Amino acid sequence: MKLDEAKLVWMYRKMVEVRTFDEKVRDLYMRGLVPGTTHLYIGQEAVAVGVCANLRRDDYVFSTHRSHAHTIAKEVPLKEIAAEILGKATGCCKGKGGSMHLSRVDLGFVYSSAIVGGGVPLAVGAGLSIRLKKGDQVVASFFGDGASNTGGFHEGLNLASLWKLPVIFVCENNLYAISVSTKKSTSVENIADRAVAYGMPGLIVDGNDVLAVYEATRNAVDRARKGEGPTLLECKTYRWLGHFAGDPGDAYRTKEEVEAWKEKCPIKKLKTKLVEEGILSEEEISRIDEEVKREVEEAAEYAINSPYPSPEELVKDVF
Ligand SMILES: Cc1ncc(C[n+]2csc(CCOP(=O)(O)OP(=O)(O)O)c2C)c(N)n1
Repeated sequence: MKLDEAKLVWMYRKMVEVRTFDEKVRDLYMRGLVPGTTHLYIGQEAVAVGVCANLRRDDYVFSTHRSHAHTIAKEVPLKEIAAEILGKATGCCKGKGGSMHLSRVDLGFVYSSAIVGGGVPLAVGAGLSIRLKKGDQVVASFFGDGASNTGGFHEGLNLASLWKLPVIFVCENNLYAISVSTKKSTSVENIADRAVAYGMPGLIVDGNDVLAVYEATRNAVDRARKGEGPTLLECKTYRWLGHFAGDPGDAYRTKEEVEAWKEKCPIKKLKTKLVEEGILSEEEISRIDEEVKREVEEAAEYAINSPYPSPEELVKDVF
């Protein structure tokens, strides 16, 4: 596959943004600055970035409780995401949503929610709205392996296939739903196998290889835009940290397992390729890393220094 260099550099930068941002969120959480809980994406960066690299601004994304990365990859400004996570009035939902309820509809980032699997039927609804309005946008619906065992997932895939809706179902299989291994919860070896039951293509993708995710998504997006219907992509990946920011994540996984996955770091993989192919030098890589660090720091400071919403805001925008 030949990809233009600007796209490759965009993918590298976005993956670094996702990781650096979530490292900062962890720091803010540990300092008691994040109200409620928050779920980090570290280790899974290639999925959000590889999928969203194929999307236009007017395409839709539906996310989950592990949502920061999808928002970043859909180009929502870091300052607005950070402020929302801290519950501040300058956040993308005026501080009323928090980490698990991010939204910026004008950028195509529609939904994230704590309801596991809840985004799938809504993504299908968005696909239906595109069809009824005769648009050519597509919808990316992200969810975890745990979510693929909920009823809404099965109903959603069935209808999307029946009506040939432009939805790309992206299962981020990080092997656990909180502490429950897919081996103990899931009747099939591969979640992609479930696509057969709904008459759509089901692909297993190396979720730590951003180029593999990019290519698989590109084909799914092409199909969807041409009116050929949905695709199920199962991206096999791993979250390095616990289920939520304060969870050490060591009660149900071995150190060896975590270390083995860290060896497959998606950022390192792309970095090696970019340097080997002479697309970026080590110095240019370091410059990007430093710029991102600065932007993330600025976003965090902006969020910390922003005001909380006023009490009068409490019942506005509530339906
Ligand atoms: C409908 C529903 N059931 C249960 C929960 C509790 N819960 C929160 S996260 C989670 C696990 C989700 O696992 P998965 O879908 O694999 O996503 P991951 O956390 O691995 O990204 C569960 C069961 C919930 N939030 N919503």
